[in-house]
Order: sequence, then structure tokens, then C-alpha cells
Amino acid sequence: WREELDAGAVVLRRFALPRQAELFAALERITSQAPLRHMVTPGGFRMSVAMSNCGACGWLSDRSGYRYDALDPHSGKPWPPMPQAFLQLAQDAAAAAGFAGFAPDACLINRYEPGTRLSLHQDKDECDLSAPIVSVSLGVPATFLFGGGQRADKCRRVPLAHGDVVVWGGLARLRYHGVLPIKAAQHPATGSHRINLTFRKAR
Ligand code: MD3
Ligand code: FE
Repeated sequence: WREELDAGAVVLRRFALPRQAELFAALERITSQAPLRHMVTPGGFRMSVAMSNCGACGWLSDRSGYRYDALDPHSGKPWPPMPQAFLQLAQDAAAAAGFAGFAPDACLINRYEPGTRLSLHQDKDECDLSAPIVSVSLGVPATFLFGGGQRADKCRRVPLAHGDVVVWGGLARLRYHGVLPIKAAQHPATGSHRINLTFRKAR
């Protein structure tokens, strides 16, 4: 159940499954306060993935760029706090992958509809790039693309299913990555959607 994809990149198959009831209850509370929404890229395009956040700061995109902010621009209020169940899962997964002491202060929530994809990108808006990112996949499956240090590098395809948790640290932290278009499917927990939680140390 523990696969090493690369130096610092560890897949923990089904790691989140025993905690899914708490995760979905917490997710419901978060998105009732900070609804999932389609952000706009700096170039003016509507993102096809719907996003929200919890924690001390949240990731944002708008016409002025990408950044982390303590306030949700939709409400003008702080993002909902990170639920204990989220924090515990992220810390336990990081520890299982060799990153003891991970202290995420941001959790980005991504919701994919059928046909939606996430194009190749790097995550480098965080201050401390030595901290890993922990990602939790829920609902309909996806094919994750795991590339190299440059956009043109060949990508590995990694299938990710409901409950899979991946820890991306060390050399893997700055690799290009993305998600292929989500195939139409149904999952009892999320209907036609895929939901991904990414835990980060942003500040
Ligand atoms: C590999 N999300 O939100 S999670 C993102 O499935 C993002 O929603 C994808 O990429 C999703 O930025 C992928 C897996 C992931 C997250 C961060 C990484 C993989 C990563 C950072 C470096 C390398
Ligand atoms: Fe990313």
C-alpha cells in the first residue's frame, strides 16, 4: 500500500478511507462557509476546477496573480479553520512518508467535474519549499501526470482512486504535474465529482 514514485514522492493507497466520514462532514461545513468557486487566471480565463480553502491562509488566483491570503475574497472573512480531522490526516500521512513535523497552514480544496483537467504546472507559491505537499483524492478516479523539472520532460501516469494519499516532498516537490480530463463516472461519496485536498505550508 506504500509505493515510492520517486525520491520524496510516496503514494499511500487508501490511507484516507477509514477517516472518510469525518472528512466529508468537515468538507460540508467548510464549503457552506466558503463555497467552491471558479477562480480567474491572471490571463482572464475561468478555471474549470472549482476551488475553496481552509486554514490560516488560502490559495487564490485572480487578475492580479496567484497568491496566498488569510481572507476569502468571496466573504471578506478568514477562511474556515483547518478541521482537526484534516490536520491529523495530513500529519499522519507526512510522517508515514518520512516527513515528521509537517505543519500545514493551508488546505486547497479542488473539485473536478467530468471532463475537467488541470494542466501541467509547478507549485511554487509557498515560502518553504522544503515542506512537502500532502494530497488526498476522493470520489471518482483520476490519472495524475507526474513530470520532471521542466515542462517538456516526459510524464509518468499515476492512477489515483478514492482514499489515496500522496506525499510530495524532497526532489519531487518542484516537479511539473497535472491531472488528465476526468472520465464520466459515479462514486457513492461524491456523485460525478472528484475532490482533491492539498495540504501545504504556505508561510
Ligand atoms: C507534485 N492538484 O492543487 S494533487 C494543485 O489532483 C494540484 O487536484 C492536483 O496540483 C489535484 O496544485 C494534484 C497532487 C500534487 C500536488 C502538489 C504537487 C502533486 C504534486 C507538488 C509537487 C509535485
Ligand atoms: Fe499542483
